[in-house]
Amino acid sequence: MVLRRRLACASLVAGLVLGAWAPAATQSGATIRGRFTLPPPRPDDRRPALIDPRNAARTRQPRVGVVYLEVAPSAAFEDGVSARQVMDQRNETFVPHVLAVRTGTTVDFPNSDRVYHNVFSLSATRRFDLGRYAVGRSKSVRFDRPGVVRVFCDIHSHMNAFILVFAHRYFDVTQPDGTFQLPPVPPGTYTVSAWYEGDVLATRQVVVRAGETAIVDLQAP
Ligand SMILES: [Cu+2]
Repeated sequence: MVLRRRLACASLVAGLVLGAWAPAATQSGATIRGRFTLPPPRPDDRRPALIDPRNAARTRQPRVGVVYLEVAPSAAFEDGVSARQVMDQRNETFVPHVLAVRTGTTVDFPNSDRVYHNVFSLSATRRFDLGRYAVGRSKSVRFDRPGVVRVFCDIHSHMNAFILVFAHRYFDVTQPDGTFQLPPVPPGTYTVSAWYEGDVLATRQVVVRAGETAIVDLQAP
């Protein structure tokens, strides 16, 4: 399991970084969409509302995955963006539980709760510690390197979340039913991967032609 996690992580980071090596984009876009069928909930599922009945009042989060291209079309490759996203803190829960962003994105962490929180990460992709801050306050972190960031609260051990940072824009957080749609791509062959709770669970090669839509079914083992 540990090895699989490492491989998955390496694969994800490679997928996030290798944007510059695919064929150049053309004008005629093609669409990649489909469904990522998630695995059944694990006994060690770390989303708090599911593992501890005392957490029933906490914000229940849908189970979602992230689907992305391992290698992005080069013409669309961009170094980063000036974007802002929000990871809220409500009912001792990070909302959303999974956030996917481009490099260069600043994420705000408002405290919309009734208690203090202390958001931090020990991830190599982006290490930070925002310290304790009160209700109604907000702090922010900018993410400049692609990779996976695990987010925790130093006060509430059940609080955790993921931020996936991509060097390209070809990713989508799935809907709760697993459906996804990637931004339009030039015709070509792409490797599509599906991530869930720290692991890459499915990868498929997809051929998509100009003006067409490729429907991709990704199935967790
Ligand atoms: Cu907290």
